[in-house]
Amino acid sequence: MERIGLIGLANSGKSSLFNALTNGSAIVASHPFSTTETTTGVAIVPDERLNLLAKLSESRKVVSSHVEFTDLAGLVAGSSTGEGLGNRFLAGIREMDAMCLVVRSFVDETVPGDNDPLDALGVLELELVLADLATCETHIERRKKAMRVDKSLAEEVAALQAAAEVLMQGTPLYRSKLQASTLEALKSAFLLTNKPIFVVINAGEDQLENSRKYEEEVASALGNAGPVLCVSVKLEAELAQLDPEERSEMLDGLGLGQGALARVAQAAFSLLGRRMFFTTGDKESRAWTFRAGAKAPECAGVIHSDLQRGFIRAEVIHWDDLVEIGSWNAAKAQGKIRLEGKEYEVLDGDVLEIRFNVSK
Ligand SMILES: Nc1nc2c(ncn2[C@@H]2O[C@H](COP(=O)(O)OP(=O)(O)OP(=O)(O)O)[C@@H](O)[C@H]2O)c(=O)[nH]1
Ligand SMILES: [Mg+2]
Repeated sequence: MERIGLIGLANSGKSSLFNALTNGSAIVASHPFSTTETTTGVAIVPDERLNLLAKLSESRKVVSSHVEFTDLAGLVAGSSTGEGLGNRFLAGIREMDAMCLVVRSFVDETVPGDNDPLDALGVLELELVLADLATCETHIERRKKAMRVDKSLAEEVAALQAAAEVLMQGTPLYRSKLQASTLEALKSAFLLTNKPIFVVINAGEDQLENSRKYEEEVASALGNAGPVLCVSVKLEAELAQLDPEERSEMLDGLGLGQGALARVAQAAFSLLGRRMFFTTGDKESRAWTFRAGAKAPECAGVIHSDLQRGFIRAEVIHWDDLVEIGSWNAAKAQGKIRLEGKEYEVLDGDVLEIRFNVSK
């Protein structure tokens, strides 16, 4: 199971965000380091395309995709050398597949901690970089010794040395100019900054009108290495408690669209390299998760292993064409449903119907 780790300074609102996303019950408290154990939960990934397909098919059930988040212990300056909860946070982050940095801008005197998102980003990046530098140095030592008998390690050592140089400048690997092949050769070192990243700025409700400005400042400090989303975690957490109808009314009233939690879940989903295809009918409309580049039989297998085993063909139409035409039957009559074979690479947003035969 791939997971996104919530990483941030103490009291930045990680556990609050986690609870709002996953309907979870991680400990939230105004004292620093209230989180000491990691908690993992599942967030649904709302998708407007799925809603439109469900409406078109008058589906009785709608099933969304999911993404897993893990709430981690907070960091402080010096965590990489053992301050605060020290190594505990490092071990936790190492197990994650991607990182969501949570930086605080909300102002609340009752909650200790700074509220400058750029400062927080600086501290977080420095701690991650220092931890990676220490890992690189250890690996370089070990690999150099091993290289005496195994020359094939030369490439890895070179990659580690290139990474160490970048880290020495204080630059996280996710915004280095290192080549993809070098980053790939670093995989076995499990470096923290060699993971995909995005940032959530936890803003006060009164700061939301300046969202764009906050996002641009942080994105530029991040070297545009990933998406940046400004969210009022407190407001979103309150909205998440409402029933769906009331919630969307409130969101509309506040001009927040689907809500920021949806955008956070969507960013996390796509950061993990996940894509969605859809199936739709009167019984249900459903979003299925696949990896970018997967072919039709593999995607059929996501629905059921029989569909992969007995795969014959996929009937395919992109979701927007289907919505524009208005029904599957009309699309078929117009010759807009394509028949695709085993080599077809499914696209994000494709609507599929699998033809299969398991008796063969
Ligand atoms: N005013 C305000 N308070 C918030 C917001 N988000 C979180 N808080 C409060 O900030 C405190 C810390 O929130 P947590 O979610 O526990 O923060 P955390 O990052 O998990 O903290 P640690 O686990 O200690 O690192 C709690 O008292 C929350 O109620 C917000 O958007 N606005
Ligand atoms: Mg916490």
